[in-house]
Amino acid sequence: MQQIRHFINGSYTPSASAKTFEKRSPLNNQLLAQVDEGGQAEVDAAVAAARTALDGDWGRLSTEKRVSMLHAVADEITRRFDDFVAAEEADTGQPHHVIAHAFVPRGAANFKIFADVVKNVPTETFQMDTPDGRGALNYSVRKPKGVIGVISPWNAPFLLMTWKVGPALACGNTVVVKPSEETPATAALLGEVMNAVGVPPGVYNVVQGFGPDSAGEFLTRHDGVDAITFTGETRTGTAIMKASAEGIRDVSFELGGKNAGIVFADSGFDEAVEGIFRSAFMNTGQVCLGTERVYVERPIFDRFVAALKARCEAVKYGRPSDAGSNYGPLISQEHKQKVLSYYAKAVAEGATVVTGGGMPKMPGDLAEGAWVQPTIWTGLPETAAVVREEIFGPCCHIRPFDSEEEVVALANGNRYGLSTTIWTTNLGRAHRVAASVDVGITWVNSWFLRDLRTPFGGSKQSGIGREGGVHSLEFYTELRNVCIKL
Ligand code: NAD
Ligand code: 6OD
Repeated sequence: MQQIRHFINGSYTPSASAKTFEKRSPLNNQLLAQVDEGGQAEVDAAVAAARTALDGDWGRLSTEKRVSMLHAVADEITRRFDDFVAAEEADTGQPHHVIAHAFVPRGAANFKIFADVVKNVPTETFQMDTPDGRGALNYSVRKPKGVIGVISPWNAPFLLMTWKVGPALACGNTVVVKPSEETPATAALLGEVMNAVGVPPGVYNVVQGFGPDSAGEFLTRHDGVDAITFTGETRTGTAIMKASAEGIRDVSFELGGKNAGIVFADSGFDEAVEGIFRSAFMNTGQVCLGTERVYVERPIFDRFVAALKARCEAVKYGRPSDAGSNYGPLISQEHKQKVLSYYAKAVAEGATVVTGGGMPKMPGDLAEGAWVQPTIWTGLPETAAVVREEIFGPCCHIRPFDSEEEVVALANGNRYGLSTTIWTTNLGRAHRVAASVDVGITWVNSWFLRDLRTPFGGSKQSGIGREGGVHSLEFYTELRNVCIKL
């Protein structure tokens, strides 16, 4: 039985309380690991180690040395690629191609990109006149913000955790990570990488545990933490914002979404079907950028619904290691119950179930796993719960529309504003609609195509702030101005 410990001050450590919790496989509900459950004592120890490293070896390192160390971290992740893939597959049960081609490579990329950004970022200078004619020169210096609390979710655990740790460390901060209780493995494994390449103890710390009244909340309330970066549900963001208000600590939030996919009749039909299929069902629909509301222009509506239904009915359920499997389980039994409750709610609200709506029949031990069918509904008003609320499962509602104005209003009629995917071959329309939707990220004729230099984040209740490229520096550093009288 695997035991997953905290990683504090460069060492794997158990909880002082000796409390542990179980991590079970989403595939078949079998016990995978016992995980140490962190409390106040572990958060205190991790924050103290992070502060000592900040004021010591790490804080004294030149930018050049820090940057080259983060490149070494990326290279070591690549060298240990199979270990990270295996750990992430075990925790999430997702198909091998998703983990190995989309999610784990981003772990290495997240360290490289921000190391390069920090190395190349220019500083701002302003010359000014003074009454005595001598003049003055202003320049700004960027300082690390300090000890950063990183709280991350379970849906793409390694990608999302390193998306925060990479820029935080590149900017010279130290971190205390609280990974999701559902996916403790890759955050723990990253500790081995840090030690292997000589990152000083205390720079990267992990405390395992839960959110409310546990390690997560203790971290957000800790007065030794200077800023908190969080990815997760909007409701959790509210709790964290309240906790961080105590010390006037800065927050960066990447929160929930109820994203619209907009398909015009002039789109490349097959490409649009495939794009919407990926955006709604990749990772079993557990992607914040996923499409749970699809709007299709009326002339192609029936054909589109039929094609997406066929695509859903062709998915191959299976373990990550099964040849050809391309569809995995949900993360947990609890999440399965939540998604199934929305499936029941859709029917109660009068939906036409085009496909799915329940659990598949799985063979052998897989019958105990968190499997649900990919599901499509039509016929609901925008006020229906499954059209308004984030479900975070493999499902979407499809509705016809008749004009550009109508579809923009429909897309914007939601409290979230994370992303949109638009499918059209009309360039003018693509630009018009992209400029009119209230979201942080719009893809045209694509989805989840990521250039890590671009600003990433949500509008409305989907987040606060932007990360990515130089935008991450706004959160992970503090700008200080120096004015020199000449
Ligand atoms: P969650 O909010 O339940 O949990 C996320 C993390 O917060 C976990 O580590 C959890 O233990 C911790 N946590 C929970 N309550 C806490 C509290 N009171 N104080 C401190 N920490 C607490 O989210 P989840 O279920 O793990 O992830 C799914 C959600 O994340 C979805 O809403 C999804 O849209 C969102 N998400 C957003 C983005 C984005 O970039 N906008 C990316 C991925 C996921
Ligand atoms: O690509 C990223 O940087 C990112 N944060 C993706 C988020 C995916 C949400 O599930």
